[in-house]
Amino acid sequence: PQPVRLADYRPPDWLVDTVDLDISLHPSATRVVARLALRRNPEGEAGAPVVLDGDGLVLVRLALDGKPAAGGAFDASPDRLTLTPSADRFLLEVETLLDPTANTQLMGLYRTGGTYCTQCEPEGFRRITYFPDRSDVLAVYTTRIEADRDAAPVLLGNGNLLRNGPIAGTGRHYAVWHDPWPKPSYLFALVGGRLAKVPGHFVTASGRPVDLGIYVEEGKQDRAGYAMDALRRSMRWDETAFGREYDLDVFNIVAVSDFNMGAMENKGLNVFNDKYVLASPETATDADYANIEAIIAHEYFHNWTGNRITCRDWFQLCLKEGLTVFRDQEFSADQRSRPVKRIADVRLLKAQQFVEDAGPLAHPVRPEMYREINNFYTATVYEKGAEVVRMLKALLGEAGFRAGMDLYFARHDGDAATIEDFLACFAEATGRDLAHFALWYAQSGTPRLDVAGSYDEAAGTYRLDVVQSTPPTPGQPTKAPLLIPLALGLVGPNGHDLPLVLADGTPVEGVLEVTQEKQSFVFTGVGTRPVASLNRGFSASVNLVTDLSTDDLVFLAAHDRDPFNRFDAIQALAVQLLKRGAAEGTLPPHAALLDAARRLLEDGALDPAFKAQALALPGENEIAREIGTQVDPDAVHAARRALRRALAQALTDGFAATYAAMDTPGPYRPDAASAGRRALRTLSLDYLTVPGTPDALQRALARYRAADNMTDRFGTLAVLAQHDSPERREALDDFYVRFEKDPLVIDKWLSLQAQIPEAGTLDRVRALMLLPVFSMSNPNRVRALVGALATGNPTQFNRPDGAGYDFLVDVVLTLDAKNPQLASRLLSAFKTWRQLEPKRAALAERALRKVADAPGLSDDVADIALRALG
Ligand code: B3K
Ligand code: ZN
Repeated sequence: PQPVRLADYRPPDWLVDTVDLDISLHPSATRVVARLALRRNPEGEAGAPVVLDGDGLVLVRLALDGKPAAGGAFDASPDRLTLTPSADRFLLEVETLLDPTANTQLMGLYRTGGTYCTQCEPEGFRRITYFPDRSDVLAVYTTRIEADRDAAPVLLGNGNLLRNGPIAGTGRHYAVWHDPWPKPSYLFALVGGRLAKVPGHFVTASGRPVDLGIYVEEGKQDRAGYAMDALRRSMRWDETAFGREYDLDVFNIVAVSDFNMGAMENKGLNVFNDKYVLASPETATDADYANIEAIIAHEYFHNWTGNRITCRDWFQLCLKEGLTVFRDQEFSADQRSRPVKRIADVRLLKAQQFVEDAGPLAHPVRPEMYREINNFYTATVYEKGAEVVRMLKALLGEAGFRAGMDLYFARHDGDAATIEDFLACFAEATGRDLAHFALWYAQSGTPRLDVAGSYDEAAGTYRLDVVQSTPPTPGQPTKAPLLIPLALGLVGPNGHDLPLVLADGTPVEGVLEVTQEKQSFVFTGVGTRPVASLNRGFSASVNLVTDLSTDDLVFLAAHDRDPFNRFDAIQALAVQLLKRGAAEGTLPPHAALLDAARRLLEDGALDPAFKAQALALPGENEIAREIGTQVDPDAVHAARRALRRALAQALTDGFAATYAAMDTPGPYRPDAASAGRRALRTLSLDYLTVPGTPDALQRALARYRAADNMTDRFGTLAVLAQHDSPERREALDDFYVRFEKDPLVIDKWLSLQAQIPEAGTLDRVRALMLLPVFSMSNPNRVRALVGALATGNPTQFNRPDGAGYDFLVDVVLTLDAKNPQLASRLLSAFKTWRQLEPKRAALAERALRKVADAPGLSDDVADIALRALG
C-alpha cells in the first residue's frame, strides 16, 4: 500500500453541496442511484478533473446534468471514476449495483442477521457509490430507501423522516430521510430490517422534543432499557457539562450482531454492536452495564465533537476521538465514582496504550503517515488522545478549559477542523501559548519522568529533581522535552498536605509545569520531612520513576488524600515485588505490601469499588511492560501467582469477613455502589479460593449456583476457571447449557476458557472453534475466543514452542480474505514481541514473517505485519 502523508494534504478540487440517494435494497442486487451536485472548489487546483473514489463498485449508468454520459467523457474502474466536465458546476447521476450479502468485510452496505446496515467510517461510503470520500467534503444528504415490506419493515436513515409509504402492487415500501446538517460521507448510514423499536422521549434544554428509538432484534426489547436510560442521561449531561444540545427531531440507535468495532456515530442514526446495547441482570455483568453507558454516551457526544465539528482529514482522527473519549470518561465519572473511574481508565491506558507506545506499532496521537487508516483506530489515538485533552485541562484549569471548548464550538461549528484549530481556541481563550504543549500530538512514546526528592531540615526546604526522557520510537530516534502537568502534594506526617510555595514565593496550585529535560523545584516553609505524592490523579501520561521508599509507599497507600495515588502506591509496591520475583524466581520479602493491603481491606471508610481495584494485582501484561525487556511470561505468571497466594494466606480472615459483609441481598441493581460491593465480594471469593481446597471450590460452586445475576454468576465462574477441578467442569458445563442460545453470553464463556493459564488451553480453544456456537464470520465470536487468547493469556499465547503464534497466524490468514479489519486487529497482538526473551522473540518473528510473505494479503494485514517487523 502507498503511504498517505499529512504533509501532502491539499483541499479538495471539487465540493459536493447536496447528495440525493435512491437506494433500492435487495439481498444480492441493491441498486443505488446517487445524484451529486458538484461544484469546483475555488481553493482546489485550477482545472483539476473530478476524481471520485470507489471500492469494488459495479457501474450501471452515468449522466451529467441529466444527459447520459458518452464513453470517452469519463473513465471508470471499480475503484475510481474520473470526469473532465466543461462546467464548474454540474449534477452527476450515477447508478451502481451492490451485493450486500457478499460483503463480509462489514464495510459499506452489508447484511447482518437479515438486516441491511452500513458502516462508512473511514472509507466505506466508496463501497456504496462513487464519491470524494474524504472527511472535508461536507454535503446535505437526502436518502430514499426502498425495500421489501416483509423483509425490511423498518427503514432508517440520517436526519429526520420526510415521508414514507407503500409502493402499490409491489410488496415494497419506501422512506425518505433528510439530514439538514452538512456532513462528510463517513457519517452516512442506513438501516433496513425486521427490527423492534424501543421508544423514548427527550426534551432539550431549549424545548426541542426528540423522538428516541433503540432498534433491536424482535424479542430483545426488554434488554434495551438501560441503553435508553444511558442515552437520556448523556443528552442531559452534554447540555449541563458542555452546553451542547441535540439538533434533530429524531435520534435512533440500531443494535446489530455483526460489527467490526463497538459502535458508530452516524448522524442521528448510531449503529451499535449489540454487545454495547443489550443488557439484563441475567445476561450482562456490571462491567457490561458500565461499557454500555460509556459507549452510548461516547457515540452521542460525537454529535458535537465529530459530527457538527468534524475532522479535516484522517490524520486529525484524535480531534474527534481523543476529545470524545475524554468527554465520555467525564460523563461516567459524574455518573459513578470519579476516583474509581479514573483508576479503571488508567489501568486500561497502561494495559493498552503504554504497551502500544513501547513496541513497534508506536505512533503519535496525530500520525504523520499511514498506509491503512483502519489500523489507526488505536489506543494511542483514543486513550492517549483523551489524556492529552485531560492534560490540557490540568494546565488551563476548569474555567480556562471550558472557555476554550466554548470558543471551539462557536468558531468551528460546521467545519472540518484540525488539531491546530482546536489548540488555537484554548490559546486565544486563555492567553496561553500552547506551542510547546502541541508536541504531545506529534511525539510518540511514553515519556519517563524520574523524580527524586530531598529534604533539608535546617533550611526547611524540600527539593524535587525532575528528569524527563522519552525512548526512541519508530521514525523518531530522538525526542524533545514535553510540557508535563505534574499534579502533586507534599504529605505531612499527619497525612495532611503541606502548602506548596516555591523558593521565590510563588504558590503552586497543585500542578507543577515540567518543561525541560532537567529541572529542580524547591519548596519552602516545609517544617517536617514530607512524602511526595506525585502525578496525582495521573495528571500526566508518563512512566513515573520515583525514589520513594517502601515505607513512603505504605504511608501514601494509607494516607494520601488523592485516592488515585493511594491506589497507585499499593500497585507500585506490588510491581516492585513482581518484577524482582519474576527475575529471581522467588518472591522477595513482602510484609510491607501485606500490611498496606490489610489496612486498605479493613478501612471501613473506603468505597468497596476502590478496594476491589486496589487489591487486584497488576495484570501479567502490565508486569511484562514494567519489566520491559527479555520478558519470560512464565516467570511473570509464577511471580504473580506467588504474590496472590501470599495475599490470600495473610488476609484470609479479612477476605472472609469482607465476603460476608459485601453480600447484597435484594434484586439486582446496576448502580455503581452495588456494582462495587459485588466486585469486592467476588475479589474476596477469588482470594479465598486460591488454596484450591475442596471446601473452597465447593463454596465457589455453591455461590455460582445460587447467583441470580450475571455479574455474580460469571464472577464465580471466573474464580473457578483458575482451578482445574471437577467444580470447574461442572460450572462451565452448566453455563453452556444455560446460555447456549445467547451468543453474547456465550462470548463470555469462550473468552474465559481462552484465558485459562494452562498448557491445555490452546487445544481447548481449537475444540471450542468447532462448536456450533462459534463462527469465524462473526467478529464478536472471533474476538471473544481468538482475541482473548492472543491478548489476555500471555503464557499460552507465548508458549515456548511457538504453537500460540502459529495458531494466531493461521487464523489471521484464514480471516484476511473475509474480513481484513478483524484479521489485522488480531495480528496486532504481536505488538509486544520485541520485549520477549530471545527464544520466544525469534519464534514470534518467524510467525510474523510467515504472514508478511503470504500472497494476496490485504493492505490492513500487510501494514501491521511490516510495521511489527520493522
Ligand atoms: N468512530 C467509530 C469508529 C470507526 C472505526 C472504523 N474502523 C466509533 C467511535 O469511535 O465512536
Ligand atoms: Zn469515537
